[in-house]
Amino acid sequence: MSEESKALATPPKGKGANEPPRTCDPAALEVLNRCRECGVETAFDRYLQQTPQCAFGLAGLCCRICIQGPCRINPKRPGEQRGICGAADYTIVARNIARMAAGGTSCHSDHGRHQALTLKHVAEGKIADYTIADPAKLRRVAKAIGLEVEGRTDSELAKSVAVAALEDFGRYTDEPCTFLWSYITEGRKAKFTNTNIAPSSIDRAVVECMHQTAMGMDADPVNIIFGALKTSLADYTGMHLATDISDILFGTPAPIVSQANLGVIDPAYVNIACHGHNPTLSSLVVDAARALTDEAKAVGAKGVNVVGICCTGNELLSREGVFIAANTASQELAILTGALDGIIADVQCVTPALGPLSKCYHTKLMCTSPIAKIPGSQYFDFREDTALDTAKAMVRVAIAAYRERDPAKIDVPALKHEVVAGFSTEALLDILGKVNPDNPIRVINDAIASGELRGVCLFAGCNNTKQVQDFGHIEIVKELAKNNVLILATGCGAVAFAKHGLLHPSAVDKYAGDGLKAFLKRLEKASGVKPGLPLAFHMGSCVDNTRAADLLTAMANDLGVDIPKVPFVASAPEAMHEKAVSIGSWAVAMGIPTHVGVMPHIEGSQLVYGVATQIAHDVFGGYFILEPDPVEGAKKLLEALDYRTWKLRIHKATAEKFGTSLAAGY
Ligand code: NFS
Ligand code: SF4
Repeated sequence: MSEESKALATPPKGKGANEPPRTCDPAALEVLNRCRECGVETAFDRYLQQTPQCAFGLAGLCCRICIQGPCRINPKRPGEQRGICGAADYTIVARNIARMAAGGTSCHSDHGRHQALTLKHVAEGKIADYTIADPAKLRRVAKAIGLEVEGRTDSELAKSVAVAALEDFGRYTDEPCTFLWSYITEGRKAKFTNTNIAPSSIDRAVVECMHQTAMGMDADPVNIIFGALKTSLADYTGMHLATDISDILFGTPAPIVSQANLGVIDPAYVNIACHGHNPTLSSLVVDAARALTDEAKAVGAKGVNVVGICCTGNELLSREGVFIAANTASQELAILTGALDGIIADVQCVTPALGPLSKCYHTKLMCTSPIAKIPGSQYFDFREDTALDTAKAMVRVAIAAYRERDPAKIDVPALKHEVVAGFSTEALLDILGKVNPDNPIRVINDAIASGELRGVCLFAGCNNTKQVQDFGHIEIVKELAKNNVLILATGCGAVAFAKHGLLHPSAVDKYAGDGLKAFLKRLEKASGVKPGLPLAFHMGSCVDNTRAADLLTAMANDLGVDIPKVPFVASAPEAMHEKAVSIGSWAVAMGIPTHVGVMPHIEGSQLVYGVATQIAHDVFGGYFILEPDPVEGAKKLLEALDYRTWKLRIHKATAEKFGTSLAAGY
């Protein structure tokens, strides 16, 4: 670790002038330093106000599931105390974490349901503002889920795909969810069947998890955790169908150049941030902004500059090259630049703080979801059938706000980086196919077999104010890149990389080890992607994590093994949201060693902790690596990769020597 890194490695604890920096993003730091002078409060300050955080809660030992509670168990004396109903530490911890997984599943899948309904309405000709942007993807998805494709029109197919997706929400029979079963390895299907965690429908899995964890229900922690895993596979289902349908409606991402960090907010333009997660709305805001350029010019601006925050930002970045301003921890800072005229929010990760904060500035906060209204915002009832008109109305609010700017408050950090994003699974396979047209995925497997790559790591997850913003992401990725690990990224992790210049070819020269560099340069040369391939492949928003899972499944199938044998790990250095819990849980069930850099609330039960970090390994092949120290985290991820690579090479060599297929039992 460099000296600079060491100074940043301490998470913020105290207050005042000597307080260590709470972010390692220079643009964020600049704005934070300024707002410290003018007394504006942000999440970074409120985190400090919340410390020390409740030890019962941190350990997962506070139960509020029934109104006899809250019941708390002393983390120092677990086993000695029980809740009023007799719930032991392990029951309370398991129930709490299972309910978080159900919460995360609800977010992703409700987003997916929205996409599915939109697709159905498009197919039925009920809405005019959307089309099928990617008919080829529609056909690929239809085929993948087992639909007859020949001789059917796009509309017919779109309707069938939408209905199949909607059936995954409410099936009343017991067969597993289509958008899960169609994409995973045979080995995982057998595993999920044998462990009885294959969900038959998303809504049912969430309802069942809430039922299972109610007062006077399941007290067996292992059974509760299996229930949580079942729910997390429903999460996988909802995520997969959300990504599939987004691609059908808005296009499958392909390499695209853009820019990232607060410096993309340009005071010469009317600046609008699209914030949240759902591309249904934001894609039309981009259209509306283009259409209203003249109105923006009429108020003295050069035009309308749409930028992204959080995963809506990732969706727009991946498909349209829209600049991305912030990941979740710096969402407030976008307002503090004084040059943001409107925030158009849809769902998830839009913090309530934006309401009062926007009132201190001229920024207009606009909410659009009937289930996500923030006091201090203006509400627009966003419906697909009047989508473009509503988007235009909101853009006009921002154009009007431009005139209310306070010049004294405008101070945008001059910091941004060029990024190369847009690496959907299809885009990556296309690039790999330029090297090996017959078997694109083998390019990665061969590079691992030859020792050029040590494996693959997917970076996902949020910012969490418990850690220095972006620090864990950046430190770990540098360490893994140096050690020749191929890097994939989604969500706020991908934005962290974007903001720090790591999604750019220049970062390859700076940070990649010789093997990774040779690998990326070979792909770059064959594919001709301009201005070159980045150090990490931005695969989209958080809901798009199944893109990486599809790549992993392809690697496993090509190797002829199941996922627990593939050198592929995941890392969420700053997991924060319930969605991170559900994603992490399915990643483990899929067989992926999954690093989390912020302690989830499970330390109150040794049993649950042991299940997450060890027993899971025995049953599913995946397990959690819970490690807040980025240097240690990187080490453990490399060890997990090396173990798998080593075994794979030995078994491959043996199989080749004796002319057998890869031994299945290792
Ligand atoms: Ni994922 Fe994206 Fe970010 Fe975390 Fe929130 S924006 S969906 S949950 S905070 S990565
Ligand atoms: Fe307390 Fe049991 Fe009620 Fe939880 S469910 S609040 S442990 S009585």
